[in-house]
Amino acid sequence: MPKTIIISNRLPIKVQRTEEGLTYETSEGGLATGLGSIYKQDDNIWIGWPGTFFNDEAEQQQVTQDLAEQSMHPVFLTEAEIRDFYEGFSNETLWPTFHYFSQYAVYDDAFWEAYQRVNQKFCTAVMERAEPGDTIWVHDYQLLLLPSLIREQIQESTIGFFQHIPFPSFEVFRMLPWRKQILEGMLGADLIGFHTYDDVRHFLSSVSRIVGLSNSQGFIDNGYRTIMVDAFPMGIDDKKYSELAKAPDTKAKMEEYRQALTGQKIVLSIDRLDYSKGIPQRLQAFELFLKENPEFHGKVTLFMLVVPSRDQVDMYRQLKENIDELVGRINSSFRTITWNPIQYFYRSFPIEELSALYSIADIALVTPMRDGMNLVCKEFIASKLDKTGVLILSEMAGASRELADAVLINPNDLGQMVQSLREALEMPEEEQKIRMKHMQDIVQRYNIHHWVDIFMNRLEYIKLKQASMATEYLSAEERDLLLSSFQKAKQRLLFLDYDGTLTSFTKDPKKAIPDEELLSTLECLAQDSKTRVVIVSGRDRNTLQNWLGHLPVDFIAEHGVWFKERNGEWEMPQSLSDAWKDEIRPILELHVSRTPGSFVEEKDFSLVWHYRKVDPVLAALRARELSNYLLFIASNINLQVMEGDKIVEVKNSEINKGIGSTRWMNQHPHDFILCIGDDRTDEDMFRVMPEEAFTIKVGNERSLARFNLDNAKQVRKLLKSLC
Ligand code: GDG
Repeated sequence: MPKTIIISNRLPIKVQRTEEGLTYETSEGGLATGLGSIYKQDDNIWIGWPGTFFNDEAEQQQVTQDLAEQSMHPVFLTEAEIRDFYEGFSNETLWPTFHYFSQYAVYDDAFWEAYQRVNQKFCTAVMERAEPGDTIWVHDYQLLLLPSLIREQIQESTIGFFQHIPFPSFEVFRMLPWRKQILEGMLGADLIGFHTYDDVRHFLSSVSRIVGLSNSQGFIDNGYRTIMVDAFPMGIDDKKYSELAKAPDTKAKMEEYRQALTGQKIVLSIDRLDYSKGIPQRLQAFELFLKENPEFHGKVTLFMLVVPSRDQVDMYRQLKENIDELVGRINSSFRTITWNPIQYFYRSFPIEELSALYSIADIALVTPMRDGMNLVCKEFIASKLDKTGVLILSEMAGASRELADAVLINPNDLGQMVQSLREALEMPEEEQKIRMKHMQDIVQRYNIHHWVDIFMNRLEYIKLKQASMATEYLSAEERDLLLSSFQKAKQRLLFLDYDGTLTSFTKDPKKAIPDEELLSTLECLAQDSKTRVVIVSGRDRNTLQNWLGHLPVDFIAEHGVWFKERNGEWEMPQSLSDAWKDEIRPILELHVSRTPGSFVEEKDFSLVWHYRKVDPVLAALRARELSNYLLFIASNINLQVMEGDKIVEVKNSEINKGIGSTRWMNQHPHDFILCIGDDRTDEDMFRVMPEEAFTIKVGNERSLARFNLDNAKQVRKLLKSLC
């Protein structure tokens, strides 16, 4: 039975060596709770580092066995690996870059090497367990290369990836020397999730500019698969926090705190020690608040909890010293015998105490410089049983996109933070309750279980979508059938598109001149009296005449404006007007003036705006703008507007390759048809082909064709085999 495999850098467990042997303490973190409903069921497992070094093989075996009972599978990492892969590349390269602190980023090849090796090590661990059909969910920035590594091993696997920290703007991301490899690693997934839509936007723009893959509303087509990118704002286990707030242990703690802080409004701040959290800025704002508002002296306490983290690293040690110094300065400047403005703790608290603090706090001051989501503010909301309390929240935290009823601030604006503190302290209870109710509704509805369900639901959806879009690859068996039908047939029709089908795309369309190999293949096919080769192209007739006119082939040029039978003359059977060009040409020319790198191609009955050399993001924007505008005009003057591969084309509405090829089928009796094309205009041909025709789409996008081939090289190979 297919299973689900969760993979994260750390397993949701703490393993310790004690005198009695190994002890295991499971994590109560939000992610572990949410995914608990998955990994503990059936044969599902969670793969990750157990958090302790085990170099002894017997001990490793023991841990592996013990963890298996809890549906976990350990990846053992060495001290050097943790130093270079985890503390190094993950935390000193990716973490600062992704949080917009590029000035702190270390670019070290040894870290990158270790990162690749450890991602490979995780992949090996996955391969020991994974089978085709399994669903694999990879978590976070330590494992960005893993989706592709797994995909290389099991092509058809279902892979989801979620990133818990922000994805930065392209301008910041591009600074990483290994940016392309990182994106390609992530693109191994079928579904890529972030907390916010902004992260999605930034990721898509980096993929477009660095990898060269565009997207349509969050769907990226990489030629083999459609990958979905979307926002999944993570929630918390809200019930756990509301239940905790009612528990006797919590109540006792609340009482203790209340007595110690009688008459005080409590402002709560909880973070791990990190420069992304904006702790010094918060302290400066509080200091300024005290300076400017002496009437609050003795009436407000900032209860500040900083959870120790990475304090062996220089940067973090300096940050810690800076915080210690600021707290010392503020307390010594403002304190009285009975009042200490800041209660500062540098340690972690048991969850019951945390719950008591959330419950008694009047204000939660959550002001990171950057945060993927920030769960602390959601835990504060879920703990507020009487619905009083105010959340001051940085707009740089992912959570700010959902919690519009918080008092939102920019953490660089000290004045605004001071103002918001005053506003929060003076906010009428009635307003507090209205805002808190709105925020609780959100935290309850979009909780951690909802997050897991919706992510899994979308992962299933994208696999179904991929399956529905897949055209069957022309297998060896089908190829044999095609060959034998071809050989048996007496009157064959071969409809062949030119660009992208017989030749690969070039940056300059004028350079797609047929080479010797192509000319001889076409000639060989067309010389057979039983075979009629029809080149069906969007190109103008002069170009086709120059390039292929000496061969005994037929032509349908300009998508069906001009026809030519072998050895015949060019003819235009329909009376078409090109008067509309005078109206449309200036619009396209204006677009060229505004868009460096683009140009207009003029054919007898169509105008084409080409943008293959334009900056891809600008090009996508301009192409959409142009098509929308043209569509508006076109409906009045009987034109059609088509968006093709790096082009927008306007032409008379009565022309298309389907109508052109139908004419051939009507005029030439046939008992075999092969029809090959690569772009949207070829779909018009596929649509009119009889069911038994061999229709082939070049590339892997959705198509009406029965089969597909990867590229022009494979098309040529197939055609040669027919000679
Ligand atoms: C990432 C992203 C994103 C804190 N102090 C104590 C304690 N905590 C708990 C809190 C909360 C958790 O730690 C911190 O959650 P955050 O969301 O703030 O950040 P991270 O988990 O470090 O990191 C972040 C998150 O992933 C989820 O995607 O929101 O943006 O950086 O649950 O309650 N818990 C206990 N004692 C403490 O002293 N027991």
